[in-house]
Amino acid sequence: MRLLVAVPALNEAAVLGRVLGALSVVQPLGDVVVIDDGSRDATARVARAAGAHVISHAVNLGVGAAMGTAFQYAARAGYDAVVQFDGDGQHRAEHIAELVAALADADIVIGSRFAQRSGYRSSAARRGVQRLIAGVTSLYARTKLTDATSGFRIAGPRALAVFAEHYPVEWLGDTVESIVLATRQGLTVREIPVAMNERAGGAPSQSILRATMYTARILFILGLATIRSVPPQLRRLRRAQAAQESAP
Ligand SMILES: Nc1nc2c(ncn2[C@@H]2O[C@H](COP(=O)(O)OP(=O)(O)OP(=O)(O)O)[C@@H](O)[C@H]2O)c(=O)[nH]1
Ligand SMILES: [Mg+2]
Repeated sequence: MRLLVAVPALNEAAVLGRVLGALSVVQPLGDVVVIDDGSRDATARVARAAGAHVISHAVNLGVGAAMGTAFQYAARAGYDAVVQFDGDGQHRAEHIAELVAALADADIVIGSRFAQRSGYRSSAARRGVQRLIAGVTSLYARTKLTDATSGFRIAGPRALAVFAEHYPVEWLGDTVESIVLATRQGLTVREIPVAMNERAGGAPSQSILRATMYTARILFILGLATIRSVPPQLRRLRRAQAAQESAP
């Protein structure tokens, strides 16, 4: 299976070199794409120097748009699966093999900080918020998800085809909306437990006010995602995938 690791990155020059170094132990950097999303620092230069492929957006479009770019790149370059991997050092490369293995019985596998064994700590407010979002998203996905907003995940061939056609771009909503979209396309989602690191640098974004705004926003986007009409290219793709599966 040809695997692409996609690293959305905004102003991560300070830590990205180290992150890519650790990633290179399990994934050749020639099969890593860093989506530099209008960074104002040396993110692109650092990524290129490390040996990763770099695509730069001229302006900041957000993580969802960055992943949309990554999926289009993956589809054109003939990859079979895409792992989303943070550029700030929070995700651990050693779990990538477990995500790949779990693709055997799902189209999308999410690395959950809360499923078990994770030493990841966050504020009580943030945990409560994550739990609420995960609960609602689980209903849509028809499976138990404990960490729907985790950005550590893998999309297999069918999901890659869907996301290369269309990926949610709303700020902060791409993680949950992509799950709803995938489910509506007939794809399956599951999670596996992963350990996660603290941010290696930069500022975390935790406060009660932010958590509340974040929750309201995500729940709103979840609502939107269920009533939004499916883009025509996805309807065509779904028919094509169904026809392929029912072919002898
Ligand atoms: N392409 C792109 N990447 C972004 C953007 N914002 C954040 N990122 C990257 O996405 C990854 C996750 O972003 P974080 O801000 O760390 O989000 P988080 O891990 O949910 O939150 P923290 O707990 O604050 O670390 C990092 O690699 C960031 O550099 C953006 O607007 N565009
Ligand atoms: Mg982070």
